[in-house]
Amino acid sequence: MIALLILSATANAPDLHFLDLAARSGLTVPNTFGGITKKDSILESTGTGVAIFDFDNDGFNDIFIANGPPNRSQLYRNDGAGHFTEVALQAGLTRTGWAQAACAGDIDNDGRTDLFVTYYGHNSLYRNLGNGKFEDVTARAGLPVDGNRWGSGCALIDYDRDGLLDIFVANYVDLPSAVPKPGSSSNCEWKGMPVWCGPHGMPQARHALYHNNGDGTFTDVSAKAGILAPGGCYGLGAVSADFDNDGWPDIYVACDQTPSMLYRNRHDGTFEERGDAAGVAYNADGQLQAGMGIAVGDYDGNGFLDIAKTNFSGDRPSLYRNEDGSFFEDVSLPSGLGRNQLLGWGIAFLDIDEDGWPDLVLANGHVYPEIDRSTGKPTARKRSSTATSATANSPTSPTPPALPSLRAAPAEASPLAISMATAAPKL
Ligand SMILES: [Ca+2]
Ligand SMILES: [Ca+2]
Ligand SMILES: [Ca+2]
Ligand SMILES: [Ca+2]
Repeated sequence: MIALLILSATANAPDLHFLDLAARSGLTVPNTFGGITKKDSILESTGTGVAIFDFDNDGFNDIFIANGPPNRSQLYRNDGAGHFTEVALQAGLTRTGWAQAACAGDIDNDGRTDLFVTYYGHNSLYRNLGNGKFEDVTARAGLPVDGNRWGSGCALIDYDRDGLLDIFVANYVDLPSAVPKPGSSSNCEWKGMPVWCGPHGMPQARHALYHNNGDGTFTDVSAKAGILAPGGCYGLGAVSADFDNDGWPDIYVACDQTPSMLYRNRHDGTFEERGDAAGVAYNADGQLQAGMGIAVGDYDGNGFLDIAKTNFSGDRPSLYRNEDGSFFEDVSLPSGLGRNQLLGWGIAFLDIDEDGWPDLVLANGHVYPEIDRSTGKPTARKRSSTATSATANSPTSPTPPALPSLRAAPAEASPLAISMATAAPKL
């Protein structure tokens, strides 16, 4: 069901070939998340974020994959010779449950990369002990260890620039204790078939920001920092990047069928939500989209980081060109992203042909297994108000992007954190 689509930044697609080495490399644990042919709850519809980082400091990046029932999350250790071994249990990553996103970063500045995993219920912070093991320090850190919040995306961000990584969490829906049955209302049908209910009809979740106190504990500063001020959304992917080049990291949240959010860092420990004002809350026609994953990169070389976002089937992926740090233009159509309107999850800027221009890689799939029994063309979800006609929605100024003056910087050597359907920005 998952397809890989590769879009070239140039008019003439280069001759590229990829070999699937997953099985040969030892990446063999199935990635099922809930039901395979049928899903009864929206809880089964997300999940399986990935973090690629060097957990044992041997110089080779390892792979963490968040997972849920019937599986558990996996940690694949890279032996440096092309083979991975699954070591999650030995490494102390034993928690089961509905794991969603993963963010890797050195929370305590001890030189060892720690791991934060979002879950339905409560999230987990794992401190890297340096002996091949992690310790779950969620409770000791003062982070919630109960409740039923649905952590979806995450971003490690030093928002106050005190040298300590803080934690931002995007939340999806406040899931009712009794989830309605598939087909029980119009929110639980798709193409005439009963499917899991939501997110429409369920309360939108609000996001969270935890300040790193530097003594191993964190403080929930969501209200004080202005994260709660704009209210909630159906948040999925989250990414931190400096979109206005003022040296302070901002936060973008892809929201599902609700306006996506851009939190601008105000340098005083607070944020201002200006997704609508900046032009990254809706598509070019002012319509809501089902935002899922986010990629950040300066695709046109103008010195400002741009945003790409995956959306639902029957809609196009988004490409927001950062004009001046304060306003973005939706150039999805003139950039050619309207050609394939599949349901996208993960997305990343990646210079696959090494010509200096960041290309886009999108991982597509679906949320309803029932699509495998559907004969029709996938369409946008009910009430999602997504664009369906490329010709009717052409932006008025399809200006080609400016040529870059320099080759793209080489890929950064620091740990790469890919939260749920979210690629780390190339800064
Ligand atoms: Ca390693
Ligand atoms: Ca550490
Ligand atoms: Ca900080
Ligand atoms: Ca740019």
